[in-house]
Amino acid sequence: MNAMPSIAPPALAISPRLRRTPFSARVEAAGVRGYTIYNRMLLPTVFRTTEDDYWHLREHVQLWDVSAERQVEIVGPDASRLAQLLTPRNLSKIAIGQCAYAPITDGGGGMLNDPVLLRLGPERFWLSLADSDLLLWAKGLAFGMGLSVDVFEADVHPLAVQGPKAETLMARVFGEAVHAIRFFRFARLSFQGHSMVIARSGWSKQGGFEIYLDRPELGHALWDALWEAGRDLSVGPGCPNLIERIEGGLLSYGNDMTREHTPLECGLERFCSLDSDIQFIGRDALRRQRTRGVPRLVCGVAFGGEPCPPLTERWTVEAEGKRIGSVSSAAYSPAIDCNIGIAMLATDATTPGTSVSVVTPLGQVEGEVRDLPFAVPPL
Ligand code: THG
Repeated sequence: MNAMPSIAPPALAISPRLRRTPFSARVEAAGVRGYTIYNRMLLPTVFRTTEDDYWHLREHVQLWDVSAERQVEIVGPDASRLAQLLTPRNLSKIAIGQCAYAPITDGGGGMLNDPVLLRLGPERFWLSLADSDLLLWAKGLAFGMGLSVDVFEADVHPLAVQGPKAETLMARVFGEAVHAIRFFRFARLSFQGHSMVIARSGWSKQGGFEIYLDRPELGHALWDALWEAGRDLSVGPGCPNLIERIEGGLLSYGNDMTREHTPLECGLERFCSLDSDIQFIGRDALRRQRTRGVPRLVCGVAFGGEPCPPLTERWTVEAEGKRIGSVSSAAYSPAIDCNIGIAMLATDATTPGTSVSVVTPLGQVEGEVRDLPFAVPPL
């Protein structure tokens, strides 16, 4: 067992190489206490404490600077051909104005990213990225295949408005038209005379919207307008919340899944069209794996002991004294009142209720497999 560090954790040095966002000044004025780096850009991780942020998200409404979810734009005559090559998701079913959660796979079926795709036009897409250099993969394919398409990082910065009061707040700033936006659809609504893409989406299960700001100079005005309009709704700053997203079973690329894992192992088969004749990279490998069966599968784990410390390396999971996988994200859930985690385990150990033990820095603790998302008591 490792000794607990008794000194403050190292600070993350910020320099121009790590990009700021159109909202960074407001995020800092609102008291951001931690950042991570995501696509070489600042992404807030905590404002008060992860637990305080969690309860506030479940009860009120928060503004999240998720500019680090960079947009790779694909536009031109071959745009839909390239977009379809990138993902097992059947894009012929995705309408203009629709978002789609789209796993991106390499030739072996390994996950390269898991963006939200937005279809902006018949031959125009945004891939709203998780943390990996998908731009380079897409540009390489376009060049190597001689496709007639432009691929670039658009100057677009998503601001998420999340929480049960998000719809009320959004309607005050963007008008009643926000009510008509369905889940994973988007519309163009006007702010100070400028039209912006607004989707009903976001990396929480509390409901909400994402504003794709394509005029960075309006960042402060947009933040301030939402802030002022939300005073009586207890609007606050926020960010993707570790506790809430583990409860909700939202996987984090780089943490819970990497190039080593296929979408089938990640529980994302419902976003893969393996039986249609669409052409995409990784199709044969995924079909083979589906026939053979996945050797491991993502699942939830609930485990006891003291509230667990932050996870900085994956924690080994054992059953009957043998290593069967690892936990890749973990937090104490105050609502469920135990530690919860997302794990990748040997498939035959992933039946809910299976007893496991988790090797944490505080020692080995007993737990059990749970379904994702976790069952969370209502407020
Ligand atoms: N919003 C935007 N870009 C993003 C994220 C986001 N890029 C990075 C990351 N998040 C991508 N990952 C996810 C994972 C899950 C979901 C969204 C983005 C999600 N899933 C829903 C669910 O699992 O219940 C529904 C998916 C569906 O039905 O299609 O919302 O958050 N802009």
